[in-house]
Amino acid sequence: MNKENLSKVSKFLSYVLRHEPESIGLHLDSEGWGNIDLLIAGAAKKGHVLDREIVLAVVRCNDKKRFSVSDDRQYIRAVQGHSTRVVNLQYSEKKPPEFLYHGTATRFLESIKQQGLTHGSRHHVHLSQDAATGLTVGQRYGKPIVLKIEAGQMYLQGFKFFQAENGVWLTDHVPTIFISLK
Ligand code: HQG
Repeated sequence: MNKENLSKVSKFLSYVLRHEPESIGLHLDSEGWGNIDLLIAGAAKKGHVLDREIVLAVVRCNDKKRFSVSDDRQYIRAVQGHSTRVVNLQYSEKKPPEFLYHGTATRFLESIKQQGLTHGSRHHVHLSQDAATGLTVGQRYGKPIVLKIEAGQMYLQGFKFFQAENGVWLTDHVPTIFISLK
């Protein structure tokens, strides 16, 4: 399967496993796991032709390691980015580095200055360890800009941080005082 097709399947899996499992009648447990065979059967009913090999190739080759497969290879989940209320993934808390980064689009800046970073429909605000990642994330929504977050200070003041399996940092809310332009 070529890169373009892998990316298409990755987008479809992100949609189902993070946001709308019910769109293909798939049950996810609270940790986000869905049965791979049932996912393939549900997808087929909606005209998405997948098989185990394709699904596992997407998991393996995914640039951001967005998905993981259970040890028995029966289940798949997205490791972060959820909005579905069905899932309540229990990440373990972790001390963050002094600074983390968040890429956004310039058109959101005014609102971010007022409210800080909010998680919107997702379960967390997403932060990255390096500024370069932030830039590509921001590009999805317009002219990108990278914000520098004083994660170390936040942690000292009792804010909780989590890290997903793929290295993405998560927190509930970043108040304006901890945000500066990179
Ligand atoms: C912005 C990608 C106005 C926020 C990435 C972002 C990530 C505000 C947008 C993951 C705001 C939400 C998540 C406020 C935040 N006012 N706008 N107060 N607070 N925003 O897609 O973080 O490739 O839900 O800056 O790498 O962009 O999909 O979140 O621009 O890890 O695997 O509201 O998605 O990963 O957008 O991206 P999103 P995000 P994947």
